[in-house]
Amino acid sequence: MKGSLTYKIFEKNLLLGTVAQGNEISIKVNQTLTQDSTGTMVYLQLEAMGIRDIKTDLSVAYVDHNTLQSGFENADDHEFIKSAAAKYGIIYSKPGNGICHQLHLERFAKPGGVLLGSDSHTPTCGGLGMISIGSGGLDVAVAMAKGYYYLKVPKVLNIEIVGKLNPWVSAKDVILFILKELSVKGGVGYILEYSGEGIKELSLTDRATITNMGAELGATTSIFPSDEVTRDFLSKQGREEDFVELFADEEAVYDKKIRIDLGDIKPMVARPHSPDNVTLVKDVEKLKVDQVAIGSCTNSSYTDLMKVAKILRGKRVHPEVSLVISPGSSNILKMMADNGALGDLISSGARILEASCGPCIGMGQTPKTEAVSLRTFNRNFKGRCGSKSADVYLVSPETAAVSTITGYLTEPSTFGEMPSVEIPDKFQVYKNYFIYPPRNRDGLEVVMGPNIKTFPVNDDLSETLKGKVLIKTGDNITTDDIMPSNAKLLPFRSNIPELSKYCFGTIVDDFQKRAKENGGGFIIGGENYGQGSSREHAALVPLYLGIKAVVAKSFARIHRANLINCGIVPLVFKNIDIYNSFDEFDEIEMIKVKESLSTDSEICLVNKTKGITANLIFEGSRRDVDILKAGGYLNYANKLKD
Ligand code: MIC
Ligand code: SF4
Repeated sequence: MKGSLTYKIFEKNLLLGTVAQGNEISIKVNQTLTQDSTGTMVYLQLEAMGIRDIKTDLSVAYVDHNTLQSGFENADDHEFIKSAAAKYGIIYSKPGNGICHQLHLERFAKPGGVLLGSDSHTPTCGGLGMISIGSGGLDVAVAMAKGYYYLKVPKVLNIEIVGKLNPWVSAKDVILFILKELSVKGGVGYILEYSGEGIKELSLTDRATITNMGAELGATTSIFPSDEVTRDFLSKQGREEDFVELFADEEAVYDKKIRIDLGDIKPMVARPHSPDNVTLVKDVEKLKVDQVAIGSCTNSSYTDLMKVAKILRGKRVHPEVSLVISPGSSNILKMMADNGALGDLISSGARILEASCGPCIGMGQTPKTEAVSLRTFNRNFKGRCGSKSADVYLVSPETAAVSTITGYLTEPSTFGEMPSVEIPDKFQVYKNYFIYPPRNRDGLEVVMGPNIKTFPVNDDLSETLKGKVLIKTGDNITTDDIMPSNAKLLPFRSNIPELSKYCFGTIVDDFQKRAKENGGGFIIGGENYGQGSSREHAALVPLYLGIKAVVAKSFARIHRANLINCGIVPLVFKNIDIYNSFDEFDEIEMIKVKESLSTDSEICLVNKTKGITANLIFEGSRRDVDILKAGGYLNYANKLKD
């Protein structure tokens, strides 16, 4: 809203439209980031656009997800991304350098700019005053090729922070507290803008923890002002010249406001299997713990890991506990190696992993059958850790470290005095894991291994869509349900036919068969369908399997955009109660689809099996309709002049 920090940054980067809630605008994208599990698709799509140079100021291709390399597939994907980065003028970050969001925060994010990333936790850089939005890979490919991103201006929710944190309470507890208040749907349609005296209490990486998990609230993004804390962080990272001061106007107006007193927050825990299933640590105390995993883009900063090292110094990891630590960046690991903290962790009995996503995306460290795993991560969806029988609890680094010693979930304040962490005046900055594109890029070609297959592209939208309901899901279905990810499946992110065997694998084990036998069909979903990751594979695989439309009670933002980008029509029930009348394998038909979309009319769905009709609404812009009619964003974008 007027005078908000969000509106100011949108206005500064505006290319088309008027910044007002609900309007579609086009903004200049200054920076993009990709990671490897979504990146292979991005660079295949960029190839299909036939460009020579990217239009952003800076784009970075990180390799942080698929680093296990248990077969040739991951390494081939890395090589492909590296070659595409060189060809198009993109910085390449080698595996081992760290997690994209932590690295981008340290090295590249700039207050006041716009970052688009093919990962749902891109809002991490909002902690530094940059509008940072997670999107499907095709949107990032188009941003690199054309320099812009279209979005409907979200509502802005102001979260005023007051008060001071209690000892042993940290940023993770703050965001878990907010998740408890607002739920995984609470941020849908909003940008969360933080302000208030209390933000001075929060370090830059604390802020990044909070904006990171705005993704779990379903928010478009989250942002903090750029203030002295920001300047200090940038200066310690050796890039004070990137600092600009940015605040909302005193008289800024917001769509909604809430106020949080940091003093009201106690150590929190999210119980299985949702990040908003939050309660106080003391309510679940004494739960026996089998595994503790510390790291991920939420809690792997220097400060977080130093806190853990200080707590573990001279102590022993409980014999029944396996402690794994994955640092956020190679620089953090190097600094901890130099100052002795790494030695403290190792002598306590910790398993040190490379700087990458690791266990957060199920890339190894799957816990034992029916294990309790405490993680400092952001998602605890069923099966995401690699085992459907494990119970994953999300906690702060402090709670995780103290529980590692006791062997059960422990309120950290029982440990005694909270250790303080001194931040060095200058962070060490090593750049050897970055490969900068060569000056002369003439004649460079991409390198494609045998696992890299072409991706499906839709045909023009048909006027009539008919077929069977292949699956009917409940509420809050995640992209991890639609297209599961783990160490076995991640190597196939550039092989849609192979992935299609596992579609909806956490719910049914025969979805591919259902789709093949019926020549494709429809999906019926509940509320917040497609929450979680930005992976467009959750749309590309259904496209490959012949899904024509998804009808749900409501959609998560990125997944809805990914469906449109793939030419699959996302529609919501006008009357959500009629959802109850649908069953799997009902025969349905939609007529005059294009005509209704073009005239903003409701679409009539006939359920032939039940002899009923349902009115459906398309909640998109004129441009979205044109993309659907063209059979997806790639077809549409290729027809456009710059
Ligand atoms: C995740 O945390 O779920 C991921 C893996 O980082 C995804 C991206 C992906 O599915 O590759 C995300 O959050 O967007
Ligand atoms: Fe990686 Fe986990 Fe962060 Fe996703 S949430 S980017 S898998 S660390």
